[in-house]
Amino acid sequence: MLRIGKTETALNESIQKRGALFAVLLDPDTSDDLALLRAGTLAAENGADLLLVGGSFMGNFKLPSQVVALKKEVSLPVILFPGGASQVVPGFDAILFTTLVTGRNPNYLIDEQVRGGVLVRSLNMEAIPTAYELIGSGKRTAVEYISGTMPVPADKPKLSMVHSIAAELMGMRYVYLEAGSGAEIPVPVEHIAYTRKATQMTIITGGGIRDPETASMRVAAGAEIIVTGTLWEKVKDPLLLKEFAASIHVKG
Ligand code: 1GP
Repeated sequence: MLRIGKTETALNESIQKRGALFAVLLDPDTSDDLALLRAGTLAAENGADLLLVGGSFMGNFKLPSQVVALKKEVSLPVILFPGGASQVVPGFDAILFTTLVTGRNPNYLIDEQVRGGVLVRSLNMEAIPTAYELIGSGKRTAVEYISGTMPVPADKPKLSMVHSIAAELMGMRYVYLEAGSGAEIPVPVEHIAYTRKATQMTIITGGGIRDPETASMRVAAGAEIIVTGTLWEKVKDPLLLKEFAASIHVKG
């Protein structure tokens, strides 16, 4: 049995205290040495509760040192959210150890996990066992294309629920309901509500969330961690970050 580690405990305690958490996703695939530091610091100073780092591709060999630099500046958990085993590198507080449970592609059900798991253990990195569920969101997303899996249809929330039940029974503690980066339509609230009713897993959701109201509706449906990424690539607005945080922190 995988014990609950320090970072997961801290996240769970913050959720109890604030109702839900605001996560900002940072793209690791950058040639600008200071990009991660700048984006992470801006988010941390304006209400984010945790930073996720990940994407479909990563060709940045300097990421470990950039993460060390970021961790010196911010006190938030910095968590790896990898697109595959090759992205497992040192420096993070923990990894979302994901399984793409809505897919039927063995690469993302077991193969990447076997390759990545050895690295996680050898780095002595904390892992948060996480079910990853891809939900249909209008146009095709990079995750759908890269993983070669079909998303759950947006109008079939019971289908994501049955995957969540299976994931909980398999021992996963977090579930990430994903519309895909830059999605046209975020994960519909019904998907969140069904998983909330059927399981006790911590629900993360993201993909296509561009305004605080969309975020707070998902918190009301039962999500505990709201992820935004693409929005901040263009918008560097401290006020908007604060508005997001306020709409997500329902317990103040
Ligand atoms: C992608 O859910 C995240 O994994 C964030 O999506 O980039 O659309 O905010 P966006």
